[in-house]
Amino acid sequence: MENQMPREEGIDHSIGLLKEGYHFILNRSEKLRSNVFETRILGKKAICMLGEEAAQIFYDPQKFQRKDAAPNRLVQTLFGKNSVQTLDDEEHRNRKEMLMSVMTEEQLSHLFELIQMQWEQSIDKWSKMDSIVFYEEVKELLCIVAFKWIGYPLHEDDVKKMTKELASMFETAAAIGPAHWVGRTFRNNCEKTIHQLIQDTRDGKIKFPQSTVLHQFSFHKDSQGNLLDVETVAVEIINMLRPIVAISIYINFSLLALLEFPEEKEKLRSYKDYSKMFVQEVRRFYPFFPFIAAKVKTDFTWNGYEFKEGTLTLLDLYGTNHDPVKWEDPQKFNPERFTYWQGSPFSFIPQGGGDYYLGHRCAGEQITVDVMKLSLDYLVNRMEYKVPKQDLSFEIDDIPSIPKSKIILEQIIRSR
Ligand code: HEM
Ligand code: MYR
Repeated sequence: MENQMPREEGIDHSIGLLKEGYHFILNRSEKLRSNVFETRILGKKAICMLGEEAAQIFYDPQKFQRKDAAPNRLVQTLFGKNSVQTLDDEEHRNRKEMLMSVMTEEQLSHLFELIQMQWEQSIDKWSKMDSIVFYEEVKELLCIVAFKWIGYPLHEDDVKKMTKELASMFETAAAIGPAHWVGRTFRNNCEKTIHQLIQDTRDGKIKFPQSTVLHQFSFHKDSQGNLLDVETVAVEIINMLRPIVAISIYINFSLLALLEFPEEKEKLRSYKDYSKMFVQEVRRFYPFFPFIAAKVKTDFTWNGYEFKEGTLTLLDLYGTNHDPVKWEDPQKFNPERFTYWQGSPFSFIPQGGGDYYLGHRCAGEQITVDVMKLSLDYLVNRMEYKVPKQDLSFEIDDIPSIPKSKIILEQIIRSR
């Protein structure tokens, strides 16, 4: 028996989606009393879903595909053309294997050491300054580390430029108007720089150790045994660099949580395992990646509702992490909720759900958690700072949402 899916009336809600941001799906889902509903986006019928059960079907590759799903504005800024995010089946499997092959314990501990070194250098630098804008500084810190990690340390003079280019990709993905076009230009410039690097690697003009990400990706072969084209390798190298810089958003929110909930600092100092729970709660509670897009692969029925082939479908990540069915008091910041959390690949999905290898779940989730934990240790135990009066508020309708002042810190010193 098929039922009519709850529907939002109106000609088109694309602008509403960008303007209402993180609450767009959650608000309508509450109003229509349904975790799945129909609306109109980009001039066409679209389905929005949230919650654990919805996430589970969204990640079923028989039901949904990524090809032709992501809006062009996202491909031109955040993803890049022909990126892993837009692939399905065998092509996805081969590409994802390449990406996951650099997520080894060795590579992760190398990255960890680089982050630690950079935090030490940054604290030295900051302690000589009157004040810093924390978000801007952390983006640079992460950009320096990201390039070192792929095997190509940046020249000092290029740090600001590369940070700007990489950050603009996630800062402007959902922007409307000129800001979005600036983002496109920055992506094009960045791709050109990385193309050259890969071409020089392949031509043997620059030699990178075999273990480096640059070497691994430059010489990776697709399932037909061919090297990927240079443009695609550049897109995937950027798929490592850009999101490492994007961890700055979460590190900034970690600091905000310490300021908004000062009692947390003591718990972090007293309990050994608390930082893992704190980091999980930062990723659950604060907004970052709002929703992901796929298209219905073939007609199917779920919970009595018809899903028609080709229909654009959005899975609400933020809404799933705030679903009152799974999360008690979801609007409360409470790391202790993770004490007895059993784990689920589909209910806690700030970086996507399902399986890392078989599906599209974020390739860098482990990196994100590790880098956040180390950075939190610096913020809680290894440095002291003053926080002048400023506007720390953030808007739930901005994508991405960043505290207004970007967090100004003064009188930074190393903890004794
Ligand atoms: C995919 C979020 C950090 C690499 C994704 C997805 C989300 C996400 C929501 C899409 C999942 C899907 O389509 O089903 C985040 C957030 C991060 C972050 C919020 C915090 C900064 C990272 C890091 C890396 C990374 C540090 C790598 C160093 C990737 C890649 C994909 C991906 C390559 C595509 C996977 C695929 O399509 O199979 N991420 N991510 N991300 N992420 Fe992340
Ligand atoms: C990354 O760089 O991959 C990590 C996080 C990026 C978050 C980007 C937030 C804006 C994305 C808009 C999504 C619209 C989906 C249809």
